[in-house]
Amino acid sequence: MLLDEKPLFEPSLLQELDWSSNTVSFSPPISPSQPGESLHLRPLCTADINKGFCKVLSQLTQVGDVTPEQFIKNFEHMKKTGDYYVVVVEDTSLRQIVATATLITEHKFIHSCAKRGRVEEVVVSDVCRGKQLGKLLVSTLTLLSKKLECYKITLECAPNNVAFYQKFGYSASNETYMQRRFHE
Ligand code: 16G
Repeated sequence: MLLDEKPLFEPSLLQELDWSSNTVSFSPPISPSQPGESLHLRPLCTADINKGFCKVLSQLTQVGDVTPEQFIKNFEHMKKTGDYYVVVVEDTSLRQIVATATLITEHKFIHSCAKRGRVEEVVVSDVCRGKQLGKLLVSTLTLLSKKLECYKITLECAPNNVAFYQKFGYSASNETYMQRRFHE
């Protein structure tokens, strides 16, 4: 099975963000290029399956048994479409993923064929809380969606996370989020 460090998307996209236009402040100051000591913020790669990527995701919801074959198949699909920006924070001293978040861009016909951004699967490992990584990831993906010319960016979150997302300029919509579940 070929697992490697090829990034899901162009890593320079993360370094070229206009960090000064952030709506949140960081203390101590961190940024996508300097996320903290022994930490590296970068696009997902297939080798991350062996660095605890799924274990971090499982702190958000059920992940199930993901085989390397399934992981690679999904990764290749995501890479091919070019609409998936899965970012991870690696603790380089432990060689472990400690946080992740995803931006997906959805192509529309409305708004002159605009794109809508969606923030998904924002998770910081419980061993790495207090390092502003959630804030760093959401700021990064919000700025990235703007750079990619999304006309809006949305997310679903638990009621107790509303105040957190408001810091980045998100507000509760007057539309109701609905779902029909086919399985848990
Ligand atoms: C949260 C996540 C969403 C994720 C869902 C999983 C954020 C901002 N939202 O709503 O991305 O897909 O949880 O829950 O991270 P589920 O397993 O019940 O669908």
